[in-house]
Amino acid sequence: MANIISLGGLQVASRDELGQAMGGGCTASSCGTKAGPADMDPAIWAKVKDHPCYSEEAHHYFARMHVSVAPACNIQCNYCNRKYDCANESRPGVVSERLTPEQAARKVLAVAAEVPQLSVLGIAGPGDAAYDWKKTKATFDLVQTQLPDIKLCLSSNGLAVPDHVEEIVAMNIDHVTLTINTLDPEVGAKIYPWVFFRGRRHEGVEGAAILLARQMEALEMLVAHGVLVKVNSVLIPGINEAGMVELNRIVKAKGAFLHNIMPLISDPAHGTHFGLTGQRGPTAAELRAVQDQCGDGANLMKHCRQCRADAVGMLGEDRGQEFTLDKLPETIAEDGEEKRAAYRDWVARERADRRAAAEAAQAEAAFVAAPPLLVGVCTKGGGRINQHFGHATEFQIYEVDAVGVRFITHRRADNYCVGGHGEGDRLAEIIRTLEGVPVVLCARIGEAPRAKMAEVGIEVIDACAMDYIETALLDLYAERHRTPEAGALIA
Ligand code: CLF
Ligand code: SF4
Repeated sequence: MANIISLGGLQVASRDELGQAMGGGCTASSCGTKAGPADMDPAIWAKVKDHPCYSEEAHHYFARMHVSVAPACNIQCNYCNRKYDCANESRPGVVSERLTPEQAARKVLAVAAEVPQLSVLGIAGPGDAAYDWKKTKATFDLVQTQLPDIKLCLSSNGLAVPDHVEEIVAMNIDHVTLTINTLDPEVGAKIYPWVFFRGRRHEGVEGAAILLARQMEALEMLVAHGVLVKVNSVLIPGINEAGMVELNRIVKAKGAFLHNIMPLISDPAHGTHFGLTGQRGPTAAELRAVQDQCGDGANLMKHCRQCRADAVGMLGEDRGQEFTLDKLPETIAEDGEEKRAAYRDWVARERADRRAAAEAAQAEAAFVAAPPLLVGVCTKGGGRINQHFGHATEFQIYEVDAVGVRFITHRRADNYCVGGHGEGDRLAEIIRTLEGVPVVLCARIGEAPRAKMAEVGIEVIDACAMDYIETALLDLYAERHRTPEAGALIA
């Protein structure tokens, strides 16, 4: 009799079926290889391979969750309204359920039992997780005792971090995010009206200078202790974009693992200083231009989804409302650890298979001499093209050429398919979203929307349903540049 594994709503008869349930089957003979990317120290790869924010590849497989246990904050950011949660690591204007450490630990246990993809618990507020340290530490301690396989992730403005580095290291917190928006106190004064430090409030340039110095101290101390530091920077047009390339260079020189340049989200409805004074956020083109100028600096994170403060699930997915306190079960299933271990085994095999397939496709495409191609991909995870065009709420945008496949960004789009029927105005929104992207790969699309997309010059292809993303993109690129006669590649 088949051994049924139930994983977060998926009921499968074996671990191979688990692969199919996620959108494809692992059929590789190379399953089991756990080697990390060739350009990364294996010890670092071991820390990031399951972290959806620190590894772009991992975000196809693993989920994170946040708990809001730390309400106090020690600075004021002009893009934050204290009614909401810390905007340094969550979408502004979102309020989450405030939890005690005990309530938070119960919630994490419940989610971990239901969501086998869960690999990381982040604390990012609702104020500053390092300033409200007692509650942050109490929560992490409770979770670590009961769920030692879940990674702990801390996010802070950095001001209080130097006071807790030794505890952070002792608690095995391998991942810390510091939000650093500028190196220049004059610019900082335009972002931070005040800073509360050592029992006193410091305003303007004086306060910003204290904050910036502590942020650098925190970065250096954490790196010296082997903690992986991600730097978040909020890109604010007209205020800090001129210094962003230099900031990227400096944080790399100081050992930051990743730099996440996020667009300011500014809306008067959020009641923030920037929202109320008309400060705009950057356009997608402005953000990309700054990212492109950072070519030689710290590695850039481009798959950030600016999560909800109570985010649960894969990046881009929002399951927070399924796990509010009132919905948590009385008793928590005891086989969560087993399910997570089974899931990780499957991911390891799937990754090995995916890499081998991509390498073979790359060998074909390497001979093509043609401009890069931008392609939108519909995926619901697992690194495969496994989502119906009409169910896509976002498109992942990749660039492919003879050198390989690069993730560029994601673009959000409204779901045009409601009750099984496409709605014209939503399709129009998708067309706007996909501006400049000539090809989309999806698991399936109806003939009517396919024809409408073709009318505006966007080809939607569902012939590579369930294929790995990289393989499909490289095959597509190579196919487009074959000579019709001999099938040889045009080089
Ligand atoms: Fe949370 Fe942040 Fe840890 Fe990730 S989020 S505390 S590093 S587990 Fe990730 Fe969300 Fe972007 Fe943050 S997608 S907002 S970068
Ligand atoms: Fe708001 Fe976070 Fe800034 Fe504090 S650090 S003011 S909570 S955005």
